[in-house]
Amino acid sequence: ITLESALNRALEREEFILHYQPQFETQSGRLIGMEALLRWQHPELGLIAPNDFIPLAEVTGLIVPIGRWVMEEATRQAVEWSQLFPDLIMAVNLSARQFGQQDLIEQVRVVLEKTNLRPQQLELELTESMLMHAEEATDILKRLKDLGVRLAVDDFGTGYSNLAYLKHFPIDTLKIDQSFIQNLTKNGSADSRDRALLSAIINLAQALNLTVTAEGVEHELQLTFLTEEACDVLQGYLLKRPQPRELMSLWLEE
Ligand code: G
Ligand code: G
Ligand code: MN
Ligand code: NA
Repeated sequence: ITLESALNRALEREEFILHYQPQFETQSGRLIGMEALLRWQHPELGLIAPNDFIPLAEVTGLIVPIGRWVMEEATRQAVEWSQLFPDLIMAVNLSARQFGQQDLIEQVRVVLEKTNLRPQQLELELTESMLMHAEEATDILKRLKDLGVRLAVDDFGTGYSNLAYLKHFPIDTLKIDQSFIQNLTKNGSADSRDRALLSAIINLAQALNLTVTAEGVEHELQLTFLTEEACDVLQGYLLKRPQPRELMSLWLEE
């Protein structure tokens, strides 16, 4: 059995699950969002991380039906959790293949209509390389934005991109790549150049009126620095690890 047919079967047998990781407003400590993170619950191999199967799912095109399932599942979950947290934002990662899909806009429209989630509660995460390589990126982003959803650039700072796109694309959020946050504490003490870089990214985002999120916050020292620099939103193991729906629901109810 090939990995491809195993992935196909996983979809039929509903072996994909989502974990969710909270995002907090830095100033208030308030929970403001969740990122949906895909995992494959394999009957024999156990929990498989997305990096181990998404690349193949991309190549084979299976990421399209898988991605559609992710969006529906995460959106339904957002509606349920909205009873406790009415403005909760649900962030969903899109793959390059999904971004290039003709019916992406229709898919998003339908899922919002079916679930009744308010569009501003859905945030789609894209990477810089997707924006650079898709010929019709501007058009796709505008049409998504017209639906009222939020758009985020994930792994920001790793794409070697032309920054001019920040001016033209209707983006709401920059998610600073984890490596910038981790560099802060790599050698036990913060390198002044790493601090300067991070500070500059936060200032850039704020000058452009974008929400700026730091991912991969693992240490107090990172938290302190990001708070001093007035980074808007924090996400990382220090605050809360990704967890399956059931555990996250229990935590939310506390
Ligand atoms: O959750 P984890 O850190 O293992 O995620 C690893 C990578 O997989 C990250 O780059 C993340 O963006 C990606 N990823 C997680 N969930 C999804 C998903 O539903 N769709 C896509 N396309 N990528 C995802
Ligand atoms: O590429 P993307 O930003 O979507 O990837 C997010 C991934 O980062 C998720 O797979 C999640 O499991 C992982 N993650 C979340 N918080 C932390 C953290 O504090 N440290 C590390 N190393 N990974 C994290
Ligand atoms: Mn992400
Ligand atoms: Na990221």
